[in-house]
Amino acid sequence: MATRQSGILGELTMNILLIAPASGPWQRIERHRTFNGKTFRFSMLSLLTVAALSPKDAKVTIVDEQVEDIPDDDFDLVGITAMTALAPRAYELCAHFRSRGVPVVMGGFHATLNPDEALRHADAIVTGPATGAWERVCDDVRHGRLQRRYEGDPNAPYPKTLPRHLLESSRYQSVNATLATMGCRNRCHFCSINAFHGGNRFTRPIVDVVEEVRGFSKGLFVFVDDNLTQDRDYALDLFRALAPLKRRWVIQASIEIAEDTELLAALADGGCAGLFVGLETFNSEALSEQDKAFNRPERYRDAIRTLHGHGMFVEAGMIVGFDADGRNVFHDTLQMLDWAGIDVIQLAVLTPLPRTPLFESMKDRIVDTNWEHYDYRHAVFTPKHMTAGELQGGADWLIRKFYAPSRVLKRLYRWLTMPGGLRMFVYPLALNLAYYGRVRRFQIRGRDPGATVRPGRLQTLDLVNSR
Ligand code: B12
Ligand code: SF4
Repeated sequence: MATRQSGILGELTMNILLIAPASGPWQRIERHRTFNGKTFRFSMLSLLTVAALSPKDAKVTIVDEQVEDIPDDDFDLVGITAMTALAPRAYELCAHFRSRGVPVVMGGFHATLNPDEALRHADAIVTGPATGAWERVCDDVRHGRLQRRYEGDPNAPYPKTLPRHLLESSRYQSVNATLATMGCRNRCHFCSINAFHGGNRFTRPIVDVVEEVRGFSKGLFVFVDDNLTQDRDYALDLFRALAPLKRRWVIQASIEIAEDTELLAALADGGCAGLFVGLETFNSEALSEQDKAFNRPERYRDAIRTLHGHGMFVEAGMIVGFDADGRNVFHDTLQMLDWAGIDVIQLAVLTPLPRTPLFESMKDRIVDTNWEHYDYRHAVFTPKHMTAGELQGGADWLIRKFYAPSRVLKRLYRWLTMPGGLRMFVYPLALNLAYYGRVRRFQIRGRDPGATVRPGRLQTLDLVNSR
């Protein structure tokens, strides 16, 4: 193997390349520089963690294909991370490096949930977390005995510090991301988290999280945890420990938090500027269908008001295309989003990701098996009450309407007139502008398939009428 001699003692060193692939319009998206001449990205925790576990004497290069080209140097080992939507591009990169005799190891969501498929392309895979596995991979490569499969150890400690300097780039403006917990005990049918973590939860020592955050440069940072508040006592302690740092941060949490006065106060005092909440839909039948009936659409509006009252913006994850959704879902959802006062949305077309209960229940209806289209932007199955084309067109229409300049302005005006809103205005402003820019850049248009069949609305509109 190609490890090289270095230093006066002639010890072995390794030259490791870690890649976050990008495909389609996302590749080299840096030509659309957005901030201070740089591309705005979260720090890539997946590859930073792998880098942290690499041998101390290794030279590690991290490449994010959204902003950089793949280098052509002489590497001893290539590691590639891939979500499902990026698997095809990851496989191209596997072929590229293997044809040059460089061992390639894949890890992350897709390799973990589709190990046999990934093994047809990579020399080896790591399933689950990198901790407890990547160290062995490096050692085995060094000694020319790379195995096919490695399983990470979820109980192995998460690195206390990450080599964040590896992300420094003239093209890359990194928004610090970190995590305190991993996994979620819920089993919403469309979500990959449970399949990946096997329903287990992992929490980091709070002191490690606080210490890491203390080292972040000023400015907003992000917790990427799937459901940070699921362990209530842990979350309370964490928020209280963060308060003295006087930093601003955002989290992903369940909307139920708005009804927990004590936790909410700790969240606000701790510095939370906003939340990403998986509301998913205003259609309670769809929520029951997906085992997410703990979300209560009739309470969304009050919950959002409460969160706003605590000075936090709300970004909602919304999904269209459930079996309980009719053609009116796009129009109805738009109305309900206005009604509930949501600041920002991330809209997804329902996507049957591998190994989720949704995928199992939909196998017969999948019409597109190109993983690249499993990016929440494409309709890859035949919905129950519309065609795949209508679902696609309706989703595009909804996102364009939600980010239409008149709606964006109305939402921003609301922040300006809210008590204390001026202080927070910058966050909803930045997010709305970013999504508006994306709608324009990708020329998202679409058409509301329900426009001609307005009678027979979903039950959701009853919520508006009942107020
Ligand atoms: C942050 C994030 C993003 C960021 C990525 C930013 C970045 N620069 O990293 C952004 C916002 C860009 C993003 C986009 C998308 N995301 Co996303 N994202 C996440 C999120 C919330 C956190 C990822 C993270 O940092 N985790 C923390 C690290 C430490 O854990 P990890 O990634 O699992 O990595 C560990 C192991 O997997 C393993 N590992 C990972 N890679 C590798 C590689 C090697 C070589 C090895 C050895 C090990 C290894 O070791 C790591 C350390 O233990 C996850 C959910 C989650 N909690 O993981 C969703 C998640 C990964 N995203 C998902 C999806 C679907 C998407 C999108 C396709 C759609 C969308 N949500 O808009 C787009 C893709 C856009 C595109 N075409 O590129 C899904 C993936 C499901 C799947 N089966 O593929 C997830 C799981 C969300 C979910 N609930 O379903 N995402
Ligand atoms: S959607 Fe959210 S609550 Fe449901 S399983 Fe996934 S992470 Fe947990």
